[in-house]
Amino acid sequence: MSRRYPPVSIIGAPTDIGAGDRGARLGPEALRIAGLGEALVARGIDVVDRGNLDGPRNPWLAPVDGYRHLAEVVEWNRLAMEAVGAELRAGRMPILLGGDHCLGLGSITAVARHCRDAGKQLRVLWLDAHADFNTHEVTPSGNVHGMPVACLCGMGPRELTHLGGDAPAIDPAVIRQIGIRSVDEGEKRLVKEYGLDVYDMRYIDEVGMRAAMEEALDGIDDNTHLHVSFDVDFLDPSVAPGVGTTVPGGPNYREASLVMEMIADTGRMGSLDIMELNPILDANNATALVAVDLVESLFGKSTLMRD
Ligand code: HAR
Ligand code: MN
Ligand code: MN
Ligand code: MN
Repeated sequence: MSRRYPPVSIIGAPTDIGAGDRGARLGPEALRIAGLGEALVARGIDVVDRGNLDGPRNPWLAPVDGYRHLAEVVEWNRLAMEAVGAELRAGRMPILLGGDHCLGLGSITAVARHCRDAGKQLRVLWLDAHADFNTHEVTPSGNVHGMPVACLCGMGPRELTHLGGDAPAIDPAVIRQIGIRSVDEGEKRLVKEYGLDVYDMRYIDEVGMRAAMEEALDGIDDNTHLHVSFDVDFLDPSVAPGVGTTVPGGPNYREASLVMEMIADTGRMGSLDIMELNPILDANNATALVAVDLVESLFGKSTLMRD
């Protein structure tokens, strides 16, 4: 093995509190059954599974003031922030298993605080079909998994924007969004206004995944903490049907592998979210197995010629 990785802590966040379908609450167990921990151990990595966070149940209600389940979303994100923060303080790499993508807010809020304390440069790679940049005014659904990036950038209810203390948790300039192909009308305006760096599928088709990723990773140095927020719906539905919000036209298996391999080559990944896997919509845990395979690539699995 060519590179050593820091010790890893797996944290399960079994909730679909921010989603429009139920089932992502089963994601952590499906990823464990697909062999996530064992795959990392087989790569020589020190892995501890911290088990699951224990947050409020999903009451499955209609939106209130443009948010579904805001109080429960806040509580789950507080738990995620604390768990991720504790691992970072202990010098370990947290892998947060969703759960729906609203949890990226808690996870990245903790990572941003860690970077401030440690004097590190933060870079967030948001691998997703969606920009997740809605607000309660423009959301078509009220589902908070469509809002975490906006909240991180300071747009949203105070309980979420100020989860870690001060808002915004991050500067939009640290984000690179990759694989985007579904952005709502009002959301598009906000993405432009905030100047998010979006590598959408049109751009990836035009220049190729390698060039897109070289741009997205440009400027990373020895002092960079790279956070990868992997929404499994980033992948084309032919590869990953087991998610609530499939969008056709995503990266295929090889393109996704290349993304992960190029991230691994930086050697700078310090934290990871694996989000939106919905085993209820999957077949034979196939999507979980693909996700585990791609995580192995994130940790340096590559072709024979490059290992
Ligand atoms: N943009 C839509 C909404 O806000 C769908 C969001 C879906 N989000 C996720 N995570 N699955 O990216 O309702
Ligand atoms: Mn998402
Ligand atoms: Mn998505
Ligand atoms: Mn790495």
